[in-house]
Amino acid sequence: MLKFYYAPGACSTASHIGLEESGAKFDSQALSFATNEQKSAEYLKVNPRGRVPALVIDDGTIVENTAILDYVAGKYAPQLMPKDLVQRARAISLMAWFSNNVHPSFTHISRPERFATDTSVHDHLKAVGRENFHANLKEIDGLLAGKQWMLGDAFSVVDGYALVFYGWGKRIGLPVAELKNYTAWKDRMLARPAVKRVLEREQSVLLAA
Ligand SMILES: N[C@@H](CCC(=O)N[C@@H](CS)C(=O)NCC(=O)O)C(=O)O
Repeated sequence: MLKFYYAPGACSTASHIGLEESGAKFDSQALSFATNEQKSAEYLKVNPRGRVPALVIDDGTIVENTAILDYVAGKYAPQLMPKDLVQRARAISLMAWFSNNVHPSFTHISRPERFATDTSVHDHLKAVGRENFHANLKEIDGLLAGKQWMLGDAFSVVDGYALVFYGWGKRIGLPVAELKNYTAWKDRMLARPAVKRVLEREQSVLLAA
């Protein structure tokens, strides 16, 4: 049996949606960031980096959304990743950009202490992070122009990942409704039963009015 570790509303929602969409059976455990459960001795045995998501399989543990999503699709739901090698490379390229650029721009807002020990620059880091994060959301909006899903006509694990950032934008009060393509796509996402189940389990801000 798979065991999935996540924190409600964190980037782990990407893998959570991938797992739920795949139809694979999995046990899940929610960790609370408020009580620093991701740093507990018990969880550090699962992921010594103290981060979510983590997926425990028979052969050990997989961390990083991109790796978990590629594994889950390959093992349980091949339709969730493109078969064509070029298209597959594009899917991985997008997820790598989410992980290397979009996510860290938000981390500058939520955890500026990770980037500078001088507290006097934290407000500046947060402001720059907010601008960069907003620019990234606008880029995702542009990528969705004329498309049903992130990769075109077919829903894929990349879509669950992209939903994380729309929710974070909403959470920090960015004008996400102005992003017409991203918002219409978000509504299509919310109409998917598996996505809805995950968002309800996580009590997501995306379900609030
Ligand atoms: N690139 C990693 C990022 C993992 C990550 O930073 N997760 C955050 C949640 S969004 C976390 O666990 N933060 C807890 C902490 O920093 O203490 C991935 O995609 O899995």
